[in-house]
Amino acid sequence: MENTKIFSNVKERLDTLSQLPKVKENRSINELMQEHGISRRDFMKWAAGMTAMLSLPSAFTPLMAQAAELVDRLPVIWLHMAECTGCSESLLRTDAPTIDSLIFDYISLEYHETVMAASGWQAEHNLEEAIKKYKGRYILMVEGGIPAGSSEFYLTVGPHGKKGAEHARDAAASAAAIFAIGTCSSFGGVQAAHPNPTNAKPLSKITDKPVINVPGCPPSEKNIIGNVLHYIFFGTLPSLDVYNRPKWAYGIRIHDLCERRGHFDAGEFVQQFGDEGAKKGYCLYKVGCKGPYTFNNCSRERFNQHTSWPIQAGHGCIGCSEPDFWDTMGPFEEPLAERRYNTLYSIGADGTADKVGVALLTVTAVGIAAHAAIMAFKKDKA
Ligand code: FSX
Ligand code: SF4
Ligand code: F3S
Repeated sequence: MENTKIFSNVKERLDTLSQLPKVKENRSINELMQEHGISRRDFMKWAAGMTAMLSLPSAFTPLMAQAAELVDRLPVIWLHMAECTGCSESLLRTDAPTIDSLIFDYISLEYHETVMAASGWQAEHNLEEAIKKYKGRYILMVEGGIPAGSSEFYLTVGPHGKKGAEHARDAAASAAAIFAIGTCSSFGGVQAAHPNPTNAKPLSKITDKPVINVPGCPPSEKNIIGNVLHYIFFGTLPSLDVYNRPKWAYGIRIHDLCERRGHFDAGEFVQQFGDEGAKKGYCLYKVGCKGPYTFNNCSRERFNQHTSWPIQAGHGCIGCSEPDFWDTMGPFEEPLAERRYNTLYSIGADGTADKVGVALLTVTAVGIAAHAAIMAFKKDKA
């Protein structure tokens, strides 16, 4: 579809949404931003960044700002399963609130165990009421792996002793859209790591409804909010990869936009943490970076308002947004050299990326071989 047609469709959708009553009477997002010292200019800059991140032309920026102003029209239910709450923390734990975290505050969060005041009977009642009241309208976000089958009892929650899997199934049944937030909910994650004592499963194995996976341990605040805005914009599933990850966020490899990539291509590697190469910002492949096998936008978007990300901080990517990363990407501080061909051919990431990966990993081998030859030559000279 051409852009003008998409533009008018989105505009129409946003105008319809703006006619809906606010789920809660709250202040406008503009007031909230002002209170936190965020100017309209900053907000529009943020909207432009979000528009680019969703791979839309810059003409959509005013619509993105409008979409952010409308997040209070959609009720959100957020469930916690077996996890560390890092996904929620990724959004909420900042010393100065970011625009993403303010938008999350502004969302009509009907149920979220970390931030709500209610507990016990009251909390369970609120959840049931929200599911009834907003049937077919709410967005369900689930964080954490889910003990399944005869092991469901490992996650027994609340005063009625309801199992996590039952909560997830019931909430999924009446949701308008379902997001698995984090690698645990998307793929099982740490909970499902061998020997998976609680038989933890991803959300997609608990419900038959379509689930959009937003992996990362944790995912960035941008990827969480970006998915909400995408849904407000289009009201449909985004284009997904073979693991049901939105392509706008997970369609690129960490390695392809990494700031250390020049060093990789030049065969300049950190040999061990703290060495001269580490001080010079060389490539972390030899100390275990899994960026060549990992699809996520961290190297482009970074975390905490673009401040930093794992590789900038000096540690390799551990592949946290890939299925079974805990079992397949370890040891985290050693390269996967002997497994790289298996990884490419047997897991079945999308075809084009595989071909690109094959070519680039050949370069890896060449890069390392060239580097080894140079080192050997230097030794001979010494
Ligand atoms: Fe933790 Fe979320 Fe990792 Fe899992 O993030 S950051 S263990 S993806 O479910 O809380
Ligand atoms: Fe960056 Fe890792 Fe690739 Fe090196 S191997 S260029 S550190 S992603
Ligand atoms: Fe995870 Fe790698 Fe990004 S470890 S946070 S996918 S850099």
